[in-house]
Amino acid sequence: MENSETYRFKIVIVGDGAVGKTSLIKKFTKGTFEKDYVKTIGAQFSKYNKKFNGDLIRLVFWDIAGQEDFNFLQPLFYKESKAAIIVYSLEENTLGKKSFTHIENWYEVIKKNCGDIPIVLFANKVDLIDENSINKSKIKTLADEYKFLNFFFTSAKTGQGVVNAFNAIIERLYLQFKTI
Ligand code: G3D
Ligand code: MG
Repeated sequence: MENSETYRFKIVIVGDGAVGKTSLIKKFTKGTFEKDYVKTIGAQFSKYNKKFNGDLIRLVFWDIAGQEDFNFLQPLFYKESKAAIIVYSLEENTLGKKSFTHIENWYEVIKKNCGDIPIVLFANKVDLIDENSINKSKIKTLADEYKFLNFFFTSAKTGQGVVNAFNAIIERLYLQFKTI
């Protein structure tokens, strides 16, 4: 197309180990991403192209593979990120509880390294719980407090909410950077 433009967005996906970060990327890209692993910083990045309004969006998702213990390499991981996704797990166990508590920590790290980039929150593994038992106001309060763009209930297993959640942040970036 004649007037088509290309946009490049780096998006970091953070959250405690085992909350489903890698599975979510796989689900969204239907496994068609090109994966590369940066051993030194314990991160992988997945490249994925998406057409939108005739324009091409080249996405790179950076995903922490190891645990959070990589403080001195943080700047490299976060460098030039245009948006961030914080993932936690809704499951009713220690991982679920801790990963919710740690949202604040992840927020602080993003803020420190990236400043005011848009952040969305994914409450993942929604397939594992009864949706009526979710305390939505607790999540909304937190999302308001940190000025998250939005929050979504997702399941990398069933696919519920996944495309919507990713598209929300991608469309936000597209509108922000689209040349007028
Ligand atoms: P991480 O990248 O955040 O560390 P992974 O997490 O994507 O590796 O997922 C950790 C485990 O949780 C995996 O299980 C994965 O299949 C499971 N998982 C991820 N998302 C969901 C989800 O939405 N629902 C359910 N039920 N499980 C999910 P295994 O057993 O492979 O380690
Ligand atoms: Mg992973």
